[in-house]
Formats: sequence, structure tokens, C-alpha cells
Amino acid sequence: MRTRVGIIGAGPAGLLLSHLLHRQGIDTVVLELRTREHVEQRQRAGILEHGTVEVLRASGAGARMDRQGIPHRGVELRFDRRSHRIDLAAGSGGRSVMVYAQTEVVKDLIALREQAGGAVLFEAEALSVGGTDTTAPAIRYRHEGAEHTLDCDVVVACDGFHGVGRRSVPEGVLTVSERTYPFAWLGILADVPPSCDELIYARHERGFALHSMRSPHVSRLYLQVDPSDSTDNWPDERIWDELDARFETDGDWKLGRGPITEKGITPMRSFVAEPMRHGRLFLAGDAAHIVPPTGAKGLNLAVADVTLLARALTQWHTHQDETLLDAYSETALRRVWRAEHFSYTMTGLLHTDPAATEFDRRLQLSHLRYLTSSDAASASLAENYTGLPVV
Ligand code: RFL
Ligand code: PHB
Repeated sequence: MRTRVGIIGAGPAGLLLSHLLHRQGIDTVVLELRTREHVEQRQRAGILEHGTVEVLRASGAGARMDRQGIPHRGVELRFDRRSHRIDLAAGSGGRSVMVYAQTEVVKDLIALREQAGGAVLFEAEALSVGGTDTTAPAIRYRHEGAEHTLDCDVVVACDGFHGVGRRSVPEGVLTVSERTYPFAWLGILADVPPSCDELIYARHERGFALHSMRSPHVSRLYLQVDPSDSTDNWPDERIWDELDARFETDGDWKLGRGPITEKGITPMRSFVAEPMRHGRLFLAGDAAHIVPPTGAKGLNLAVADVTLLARALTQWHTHQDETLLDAYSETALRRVWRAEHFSYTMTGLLHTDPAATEFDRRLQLSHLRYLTSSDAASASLAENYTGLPVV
């Protein structure tokens, strides 16, 4: 098989890239390890930045998002048993975010690719990428029990943190910067209307908690837990009691309970591999970088990467001009590092570190009070949370 752009991974990065290139008349093949059902049901992100919303809309992938997504113009920071609203719109020149689940973005993109007759092969495992420093790179993959080769002009690895793309880059080419955290998130989905209109990020001595949502009927909630913890230790009753304790306020706010339909624990990590290119192999999304989820940036970075890449590949395809392709890694990494810093800061601001001293704790509270009492500080949070312009 042969295509212009071989894409590994049908997460948001791979699917959106395939869709954007199709709109420019550029042929792609997407290889995806898992089944379509798995990719469409996997619970992940929920917050789309202003720029992500605009990219999806402009590419014709935003119709259902505009009907079913919930725009949010503020978030709440809760600490010291009190609520503090950050006005996202006021602090960012009118920008807002959209609550619209990654599962739905992925379903919309797969449907669009399907309608256009695009090649998305599910249960096709990329095994390796060869010839990356030639003009004829190729992906070796396994599909329906047999091994095949996909010959390409360019390969884009959108295959997430554990994918094969980054591992196909020769030793010594990539510089990796990384940090792990002594926390993980226990996430649940529950069939209960959200107990808030806007997201609540709560800092509590017992640990961080987050109240998010998926729809007017479904809540998404997270608890900071130890990375070695297991969902077996968290029967439903214990989860709700712990959420109650961490969200407690002096007011009369109450968390509604309902049947929990899904539970999972996610470790937290910061990771950047650079440059995001080796010859004719490009890295995009989680394949190149990971952020802890506290800043809600992972999906948005993936969208920004492939938006840049689609533009650069289009310029190359139509004008044989490689300027934007050559600039891709550096341009993308500027935004990546801003998001790394923001996500790291939000994580440190809100979590309870078992090794923290009283001094650390007092700094954390002082930072929270500053963010919620200074217009300049809350505008900075709003600017980062709603996101920088994509291109
Ligand atoms: P993905 O979504 O991981 O997709 C990679 C795809 O590649 C496939 N694959 C392979 N295919 C073929 N051959 C191989 N050898 C392959 N190896 C892997 C995989 O099956 C998969 O389908 O990466 P992509 O597209 O870069 O997208 C990144 C986002 O998924 C990720 O950054 C976000 O989900 C992170 N994230 C959040 N991001 C936000 O912007 N806002 C949020 O609110 C937010 N919340 C979250 C999150 C991630 C979470 N978890 C579970 C990690 C909350 C959580 C709990
Ligand atoms: C989510 O809704 O899953 C979500 C929201 C905000 C975050 C992380 C995850 O910071």
C-alpha cells in the first residue's frame, strides 16, 4: 500500500490531521491498534480551549460540538472551605472554553473520515517506521494476522505516549525532559446532574478534587490518590464520602450522588521529547509530549500540533516549499513548553504532596489567594487556561 502521509494512531491528533489533509486534497492512511469501539469509548479529556473549538468549527467538524457542547466562561477554585470564581472571559479578552468530551470529538472525526471514504484501519498495529532519513519512509504494520508495508512520503506518529513512532527515532537524536509526580487521579463518571455550573478545582488537606461534567445529566469527578492505589480500594460509597470531604465549604453547597458507571486511575507525568521530527518522521500530540491533566491541556496540544502540521504539509504539497515543515518542531514546542509550565504550576498549586513542608503549604495557599484576589494574576490564569492562539 502507498499513501502520501502515513499516520499512526486514530486518537484526536491522527484523526484531525487526516481530516485536515483530506480537505486540502492530500491522501492519508491512518493505522490504529485498537477497535473503533474502544477508541470511541475511551474516557479522557473534557475541556476544549477557545482555539481548539475554532479549529474544529473551521474544518467542518464542529456542528455537534456547537449543539451539545457547554461553553464555560469561568472556573471555580475552592480552598480554605471557600469558593472563588476565576472569570475566564474577563481575563482573556472574551475567550472561553467548551465542555465537550474527547470521546465525542473522536466520534465526530471518525464519522467525517468515514463519509469522505477516508482510509482508517482499525486493529492495525504499527510495528516500526523505517527509512525516516530517506525520501521514502515506510511503516511496517500487522493487520488481520498478516504483516504489511505502507510506503509514504511522510510519516506522522500520532500514536500516544506508548506508541512505536517515537521509539523508531535512532538513539541519541531526541532529548527527553521529564518529571513524575507522587500523585495519580481516580476518575469517575456518574449518572447524576453536575452539582455546579462551572468546573470546581478544589485544594484540600486530604488532597485535590475536581468536579467536571459531560452533559446536563452526567458528572465527571476526580480525586487525587496515591499512584500505587487501585480502584479495588475505592467502593462507590468511599468515593462519594471522600469527594464530600474535599469539596466541603462553609456555604450550603452539596454534591449530588448517583450511580457510578466507570472508574479508573491515571498516573501523572510531564514529558517532552524534542525535536518533534526526525527526517521524514514527525511526532504530534502525546507521542511527543505529556502534561499532567490539571491544566486540561493534553488534547488541546494535540490539536494545535496537527493544525500546524497540516498547514506545513499543505504548503509542501502544493508549492514544494518546506519552510513551515522545517519550522514545525520549534513552533510547536514553544506552545508545548508554555502548557508544560502551566500544567506543572496548576498541579503544584492544587495537590497535596506527601513530602511537602509547612513552608510549601503556606506558599501554596498564598499563591491561591493571590490568583483569586489579583486581577492581573487571575487574568494570567485565564489566558493560559483558555489557551494561546493556535497559529
Ligand atoms: P491518543 O489519544 O493517546 O491516541 C493515540 C492512538 O494511537 C494508538 N496507537 C497505535 N496505533 C497503531 N499502532 C501502534 N503501534 C499504536 N500505538 C498506539 C492508540 O491506540 C491511540 O488510539 O493521543 P493523541 O491523539 O495525541 O491525543 C492526546 C489526548 O488523548 C490526551 O492528551 C488527552 O486525553 C489528555 N487529557 C486531557 N487533555 C485536555 O486537553 N483536556 C482535558 O481535560 C484532559 N483530561 C486527559 C484528561 C487525559 C486523561 N488520561 C486518561 C490520560 C483526563 C485524563 C484522565
Ligand atoms: C475532564 O472533564 O475530564 C477534565 C476537566 C478538566 C481537567 C481535566 C479533566 O483539568
